[in-house]
Amino acid sequence: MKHVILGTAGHIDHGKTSLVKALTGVDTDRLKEEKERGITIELGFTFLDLPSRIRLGIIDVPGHEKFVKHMVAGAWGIDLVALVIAADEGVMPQTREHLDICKLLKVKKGLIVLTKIDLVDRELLELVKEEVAEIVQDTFLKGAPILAVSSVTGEGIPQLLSTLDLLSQEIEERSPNGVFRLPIDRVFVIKGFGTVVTGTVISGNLSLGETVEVLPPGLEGKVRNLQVYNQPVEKTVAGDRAAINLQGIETSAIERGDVLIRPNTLRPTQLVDAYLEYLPNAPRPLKHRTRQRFHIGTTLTHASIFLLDQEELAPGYGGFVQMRLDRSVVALPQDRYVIRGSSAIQTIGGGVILDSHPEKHKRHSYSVMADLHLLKDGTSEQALCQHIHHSGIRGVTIEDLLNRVEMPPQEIEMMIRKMSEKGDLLLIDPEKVKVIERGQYQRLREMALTQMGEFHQRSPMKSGLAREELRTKLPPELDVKLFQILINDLIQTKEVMLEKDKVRLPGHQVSSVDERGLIKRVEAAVLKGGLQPPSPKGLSEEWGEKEEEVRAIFEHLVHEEVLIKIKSEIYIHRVPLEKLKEELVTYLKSHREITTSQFKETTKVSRKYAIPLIEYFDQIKLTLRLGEKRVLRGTSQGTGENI
Ligand SMILES: Nc1nc2c(ncn2[C@@H]2O[C@H](COP(=O)(O)OP(=O)(O)OP(=O)(O)O)[C@@H](O)[C@H]2O)c(=O)[nH]1
Ligand SMILES: [Mg+2]
Repeated sequence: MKHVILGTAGHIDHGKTSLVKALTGVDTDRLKEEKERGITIELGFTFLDLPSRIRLGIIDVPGHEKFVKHMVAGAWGIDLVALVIAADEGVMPQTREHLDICKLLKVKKGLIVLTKIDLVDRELLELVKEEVAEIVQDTFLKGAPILAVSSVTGEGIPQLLSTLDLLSQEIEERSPNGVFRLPIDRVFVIKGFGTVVTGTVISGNLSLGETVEVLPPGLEGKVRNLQVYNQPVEKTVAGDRAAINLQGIETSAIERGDVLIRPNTLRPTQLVDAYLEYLPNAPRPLKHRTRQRFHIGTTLTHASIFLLDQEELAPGYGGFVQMRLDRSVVALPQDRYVIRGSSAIQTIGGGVILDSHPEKHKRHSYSVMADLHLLKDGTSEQALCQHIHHSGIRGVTIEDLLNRVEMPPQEIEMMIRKMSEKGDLLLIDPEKVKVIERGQYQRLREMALTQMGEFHQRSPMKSGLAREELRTKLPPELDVKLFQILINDLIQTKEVMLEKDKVRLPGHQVSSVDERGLIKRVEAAVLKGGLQPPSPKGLSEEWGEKEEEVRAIFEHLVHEEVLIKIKSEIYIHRVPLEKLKEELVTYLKSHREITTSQFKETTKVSRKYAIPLIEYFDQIKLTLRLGEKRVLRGTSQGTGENI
């Protein structure tokens, strides 16, 4: 069965609730206060089955100027509006304000219902009709049916019903494929069941037993019971009025204005980009950085409005804005919003959300304006490409994208796969469906090669750099998986060589850098020095070479594991050091222990070298110092006991 949602609109006491009762037999004014004062305060809900088998959900809104905020919440997401005008009073302030709100919310279709015709004569009725035609002239209601009814006598009600039926048939059914979202309009508790929330399913679908999340508090619960129009159901889809019994969430933890979603889909936001239409009847120009009331879904909060391309907005004009919100909301591109004044409370504007997770923008920026123009007037596909492009080398996941464009997730995924196959995108994480634009990848590749070139230039004596070291030279937002892809790609294309866990450019070789053959000379000199080799300073003075150059070669040889630095300024060649190590082990195996002077005697080196050498063997855990003596570590001989 197709579902369509109708909302009422109109000035206080013009007969909205009575009309709903005349149509359905249900009095939607439930509260004691509503009965006592004879006005509607909260939203009222009921439904009607139309002759063409369409179920018409009805949201009855209050007309009182104090409760316009409830009206906005009720009207957000309706398909059809019935603008109710009492024939005996004609057009009144909230008639106009509700009409403005429906315009700003881009309600698709509607009709005008003149009520209380039992109280007026024909002449007056004609006059009111003329007045109505005038106010709807530049709106979506231009040319809409005008019905004259009396809820008291029932006159005109059958005609109203058939008109509603016709209009409902023209309403396009919502796709159940979007991402599930339900702005909560009521929260209450049912004894024995717990928390129940109600709302209109704006998009997507939800089934019994599923886990849901309430945003912005971020609470998770389970769908224990599901009702659509008072009937238990297994599944609810876009366009339904649903009541959901939530297991695991306290009633006190949620409120009207929160949004029910499936976990890990939508994310709340406090910063949005939007196009703002400033109403012609706004009292004064809108200045940059003013604070106003901001309505989206069933949420009401305050927003600081930053005019991005103008100093002020004159009534009747529009412009691009960035809004900082006092409270987190769930918003998606193409969502409509309304702003109302914060001191004189009246509807002054509204429009469309263009980006619900933008960066903080600079004002008067050409590129920001170009982007926003595209988001406003371009297709969803163009918006998708723009967001992928702006994600740069960070890349973007399907989850990021479904928060940035108005497209069902299935469609986003399909587009991404298509673009990857074409080679425009690179899939960096198949599991999360994370992609990066091909052009951005090229940029990253060049960045990596440039970094390596610079590294070789700075450290010509180093054969290459560890992969991790290269990663730290690239932007920190780089995905680990993307880095792997990049390295493998560069190795495969032979633009980078991998040797002993180090990467280098193919043209880089340490020997080619060392034109005067210093490396070989240093190695030979240190080898010749045996256990009492020359220091970098000593050699540079002796040869008349620059000290830092000689020192760099020493460090390079350490890096290459030719020399071992046992202490600052003492570098021993690997060959004599290995030999000494063997001799020491042999000695300790037969003598069990050795003193420093015995060590000095056997090695025949001066104290300056003997102490660092023996300490080096302690350090590499070959020997263990016991007072003045050393023993072999890790053997029973060491401690003199059997282990
Ligand atoms: N004579 C006559 N009285 C009507 C008609 N419709 C409504 N009324 C009366 O007008 C008064 C207001 O009607 P409601 O239906 O409560 O008006 P409303 O638009 O819902 O008011 P709010 O929700 O407070 O904005 C009530 O006393 C109704 O009985 C009608 O067609 N004819
Ligand atoms: Mg009412």
